[in-house]
Amino acid sequence: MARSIIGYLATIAALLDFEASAAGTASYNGLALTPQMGWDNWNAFGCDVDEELLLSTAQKMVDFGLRDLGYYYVILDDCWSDGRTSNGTLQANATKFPHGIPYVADQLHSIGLGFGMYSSAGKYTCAQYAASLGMEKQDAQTFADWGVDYLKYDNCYNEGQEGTALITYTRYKAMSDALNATGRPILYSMCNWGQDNPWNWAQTIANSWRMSGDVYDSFDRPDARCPCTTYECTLPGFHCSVMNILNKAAPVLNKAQPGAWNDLDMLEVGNSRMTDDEYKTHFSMWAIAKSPLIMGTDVTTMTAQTLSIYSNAAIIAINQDPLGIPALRVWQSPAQPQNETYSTDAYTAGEKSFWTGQLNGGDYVAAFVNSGPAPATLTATMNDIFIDLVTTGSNAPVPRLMQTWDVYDLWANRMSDASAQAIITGNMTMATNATSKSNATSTLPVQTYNATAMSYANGVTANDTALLGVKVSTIAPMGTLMAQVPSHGVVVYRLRSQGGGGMRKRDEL
Ligand SMILES: *[C@@H]1O[C@H](CO)[C@@H](O)[C@H](O)[C@H]1NC(C)=O
Ligand SMILES: *[C@@H]1O[C@H](CO)[C@@H](O)[C@H](O)[C@H]1NC(C)=O
Ligand SMILES: *[C@@H]1O[C@H](CO)[C@@H](O)[C@H](O)[C@H]1NC(C)=O
Ligand SMILES: *[C@@H]1O[C@H](CO)[C@@H](O)[C@H](O)[C@H]1NC(C)=O
Ligand SMILES: *[C@@H]1O[C@H](CO)[C@@H](O)[C@H](O)[C@H]1NC(C)=O
Ligand SMILES: *[C@@H]1O[C@H](CO)[C@@H](O)[C@H](O)[C@H]1NC(C)=O
Ligand SMILES: *[C@@H]1O[C@H](CO)[C@@H](O)[C@H](O)[C@H]1NC(C)=O
Ligand SMILES: *[C@@H]1O[C@H](CO)[C@@H](O)[C@H](O)[C@H]1NC(C)=O
Ligand SMILES: CC(=O)N[C@H]1CO[C@H](CO)[C@@H](O)[C@@H]1O
Repeated sequence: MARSIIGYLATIAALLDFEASAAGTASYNGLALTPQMGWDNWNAFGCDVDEELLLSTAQKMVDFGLRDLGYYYVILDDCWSDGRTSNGTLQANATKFPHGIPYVADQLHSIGLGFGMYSSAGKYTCAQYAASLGMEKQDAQTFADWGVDYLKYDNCYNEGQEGTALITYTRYKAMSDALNATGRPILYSMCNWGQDNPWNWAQTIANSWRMSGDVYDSFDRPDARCPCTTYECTLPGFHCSVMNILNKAAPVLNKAQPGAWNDLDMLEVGNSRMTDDEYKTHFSMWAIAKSPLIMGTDVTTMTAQTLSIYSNAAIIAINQDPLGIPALRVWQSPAQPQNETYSTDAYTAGEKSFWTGQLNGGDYVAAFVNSGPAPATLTATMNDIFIDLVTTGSNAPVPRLMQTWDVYDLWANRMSDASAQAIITGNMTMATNATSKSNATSTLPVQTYNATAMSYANGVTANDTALLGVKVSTIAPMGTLMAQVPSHGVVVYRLRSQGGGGMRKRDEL
């Protein structure tokens, strides 16, 4: 009796979406209710930073409409420092930052952007500048005084303070507490490379945690310096490919919640070592995994193709969905049958996978990934799409399987190269919304979105086509979803029930 009641309650909970559980998981500091977005200099520039780079990038982010798509934080990574003054205060390199750091913060704030800073939970930063282990209170106060809105906090030179969750937690909590004590809201981005499993304990002290070694600009190349292929990893390393990180992330994605995200590392889109399809896969999967979306390329020299990937508002709307539920990998299989002449290493043989996740208002995201060497036709059943509803342990019927679902292709409205190029050369500004998509004096269509004017959540509710993409098919009750997926490519759909989806979910009971 008790068992059947529990089963029944589980079914009700599943049918009622996840609004209730999401509402009970507030951000520990009120920040990052959706994954943070922005730009960080590291992937494209490494140590080559200065005031001019940050401010010219920021201006282009505004001009290209990227700020109004939600890319808010401009993050200064390692190598800004010149050590400490005689009283112990961190000081910036005066050649690189002739007007000082507070000036940079002020300039960014004046054009509607936030300012991110960098330090390490160690004796030194990774480039061997003074870092904050043991100096947390003083450094947090310095950052707050400088007008910092975001701290990326690295893991180099940690003096062996690692190896158990509690040791690492304590080391990172010291900065969390210090930031809180300043009274300034500062988004706290832990960069400890997944060591000691931060997805198990960081939700109450940080807004995001890196879950792997550093990404590099490769889709699937194995590299000895990134030796692990699973999330259990004592040597996170660097030079981790997109597919390596995605596969490590899959089992821990469900640990995220509003205010606390798995960080799959900064985006490499635009850095030229991947194909357009590979960059689309990278961007899409980071988005639906609810990773922070931090651009990692030179914005000032961005190509049209790069801009049109970073500007895909339909994909960003999935990332910024208010429910904050990461997509789940439902299945994964080798791209082709394994045989003796072909490697069994998934990263070289390639793989096919299907991902799904619930969205606000009863919609779902569904994505097919094909990292194999040839195009593939992939299919998913209703049972795949609603896997969590059909595995609740109850025999109750699942109404969603019996509904008809509209299928919207989220890449179909990608901005044309001509429009993106017009934005880059300054001949056209982004449209305020999709219904006003052509410049009054131009015939070039612009498909993008202004999230400053209207939130992604409200835009989806209003059926803005920049966010919905293009309806390409329907799935009949108990039907299947099918997609032609290019090699190293992705297809991402938003599914919406013709029966009103989540809007009428109570009727389903
Ligand atoms: C400060 O920046 C200048 C110019 O990039 C560089 O030559 C110098 O080595 C930097 N100082 C430190 C301490 O890094
Ligand atoms: C330390 O020195 C810097 C400049 O050298 C100054 O701005 C700061 O107020 C000093 N801090 C303390 C705590 O004296
Ligand atoms: C400090 O922490 C408290 C308790 O978690 C939280 O309510 C508050 O918003 C935090 N303040 C800042 C500035 O982070
Ligand atoms: C084994 O894999 C190779 C590489 O994909 C392929 O060319 C070959 O046809 C496969 N052999 C069999 C028997 O499937
Ligand atoms: C775009 O702007 C540039 C510089 O402002 C100008 O040279 C060019 O002719 C313009 N192109 C079009 C198509 O208007
Ligand atoms: C979107 O475009 C339509 C049609 O041009 C316009 O009426 C509406 O005010 C615009 N919405 C916003 C938020 O600018
Ligand atoms: C987006 O909307 C805001 C507020 O309405 C406006 O200030 C801004 O100029 C718009 N951005 C673009 C690129 O049109
Ligand atoms: C949005 O589209 C759905 C059908 O997919 C419809 O039920 C709803 O009324 C539409 N909302 C608006 C504001 O047009
Ligand atoms: C290319 C083009 O027609 N650009 C125009 C877009 O609209 C603005 C504002 O009306 C004009 O100033 C541009 O010339």
